[in-house]
Amino acid sequence: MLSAFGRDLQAALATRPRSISPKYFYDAEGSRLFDRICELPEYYPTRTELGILGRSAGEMAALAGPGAEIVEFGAGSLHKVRLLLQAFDAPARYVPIDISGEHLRDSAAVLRGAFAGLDVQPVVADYTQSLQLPPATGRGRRIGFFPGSTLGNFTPDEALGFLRHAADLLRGGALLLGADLVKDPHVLHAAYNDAQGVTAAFNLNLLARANRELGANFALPQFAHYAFYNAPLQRIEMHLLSRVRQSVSLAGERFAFEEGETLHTENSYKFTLDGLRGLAQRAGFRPGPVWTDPDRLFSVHWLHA
Ligand code: AVJ
Repeated sequence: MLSAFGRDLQAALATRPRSISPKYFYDAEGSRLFDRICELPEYYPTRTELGILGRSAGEMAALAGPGAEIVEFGAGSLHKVRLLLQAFDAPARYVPIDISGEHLRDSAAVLRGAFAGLDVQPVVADYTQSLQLPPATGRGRRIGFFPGSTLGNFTPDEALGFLRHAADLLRGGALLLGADLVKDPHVLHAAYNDAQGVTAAFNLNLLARANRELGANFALPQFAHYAFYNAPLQRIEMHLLSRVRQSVSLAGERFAFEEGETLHTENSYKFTLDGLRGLAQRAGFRPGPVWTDPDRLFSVHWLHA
């Protein structure tokens, strides 16, 4: 019996061109590697977004008003939501939504300890699917929080679908959305091709994970991390590229790779301010204030739902 990862990988290997969802990067080892990516000198998004939130949380708090409820899509960024909870006027409730129950329990416990009187109500769900929230508190607005430019992992169609769903859930409130910006391709390239090779290890961990969990036999040295900026499509693409002609077995099946053939593992779309606002508008939001850093690397958007 194969897991969802096993089934999706098998389907990916049987299709051309080959591609798999980036959600499978994040086993324990992948999550650890991602945390290291966020500390890299070349990977500017995390520290830039934290800077923006730190500088502007007061303005965001004023827009949210007293007694707000923060609904976070994903529970991966305790550090970021803390900046909001500290600045907001008596936040009533925090609702992290995540597929990983374990991750949720941990972050819920940390925040309950840190913010006395905060009602923390985790929801175990896949936020890319339709979901239900607990009834509104009646004390303040419902503010969605989707940091990290995770929206960039979606195709434009998926992003529109997600934003439509979020607008429905947040009606009368707002969405605070982090979006990485289109910029000098060399800066983008370096962020996904760091000198220490942590991003390469993060990408290759997908194959290591398949060996660990699915008994596959990927020879890691025979695959290369390959990441580049696709300017016309405004996205970083990450691939695992076969250095040689080889075959791999997974669940009793053999899959051939030609030399240079790739498994596409991630898209990370970049946005212009107007592009993002237009997308949000089509999804049923009314775009509000936008905050950026002095170098215009990253943006945080207030979108009225
Ligand atoms: C977590 C999806 C925002 O796209 O920059 C980092 C993941 N991939 N380095 C991103 C990632 C390679 C990250 N997101």
